[in-house]
Amino acid sequence: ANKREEIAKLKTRKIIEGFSKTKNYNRKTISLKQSILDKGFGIIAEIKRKSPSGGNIKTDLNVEEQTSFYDKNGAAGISILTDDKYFGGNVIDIIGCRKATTLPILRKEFIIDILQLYESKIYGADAVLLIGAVLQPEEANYLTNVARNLGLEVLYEVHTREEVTYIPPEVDMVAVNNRDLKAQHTSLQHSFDLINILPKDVPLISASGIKTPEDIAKLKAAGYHGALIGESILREGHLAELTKN
Ligand code: IGP
Repeated sequence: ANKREEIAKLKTRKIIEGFSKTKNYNRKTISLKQSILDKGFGIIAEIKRKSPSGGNIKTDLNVEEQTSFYDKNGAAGISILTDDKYFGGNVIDIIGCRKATTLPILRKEFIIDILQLYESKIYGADAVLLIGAVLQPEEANYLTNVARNLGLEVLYEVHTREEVTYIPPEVDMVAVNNRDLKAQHTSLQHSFDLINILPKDVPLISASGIKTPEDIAKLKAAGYHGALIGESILREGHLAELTKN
């Protein structure tokens, strides 16, 4: 290895050593998987200020207030988008979220490096999203293993049939993203089309574009165990209507 690679390896190890001395590093994970199963059908309620498809959604939101609202209205877990550029989030938001709830917290981020996994853990997250569309199969496997060794659960997101074939065997939950990443429009039909080829031994979550109790009923009937919902509940505040029964 050349000098630069050698330094990079050493410094990464040092950063991790530092991370491992912080308080949350040994915090016991709250299982998102279990919380979803306990609810029968669980809703992961998302916090984001804006999005590429939705524009400005709630730019002035208060993370702690939004978290408490979701907690009181029956969410199984909270998804917090920490990406700044597209979603207006920040890793610090996890701290506010953690203060306001004992529900499991999913960190939503474009994760491509193990340092982001350590970071997720020490800021107080319980689970991370890994996105099939942005990872090579070997990367996805590696990141899944590192996350699980840190005690973080992995929610693995797929959009295409090809991505389904590369789902790492160790993931805790699988999500189908209903949003066409290029066209940016959403269709629940996407969840119905993929259900038969998804793994049978993990909770299955439908994500994006979910709005009504009828949507939830259809997803439940199709075999989903939960839904990930952001924009509609941020705008309408009707989470309680979606979590009852
Ligand atoms: C939430 P919606 O349409 O309810 O706001 O969607 C969630 O599914 C969406 O934010 C999402 C996402 C992602 C964001 C799904 N996969 C990957 C960023 C990266």
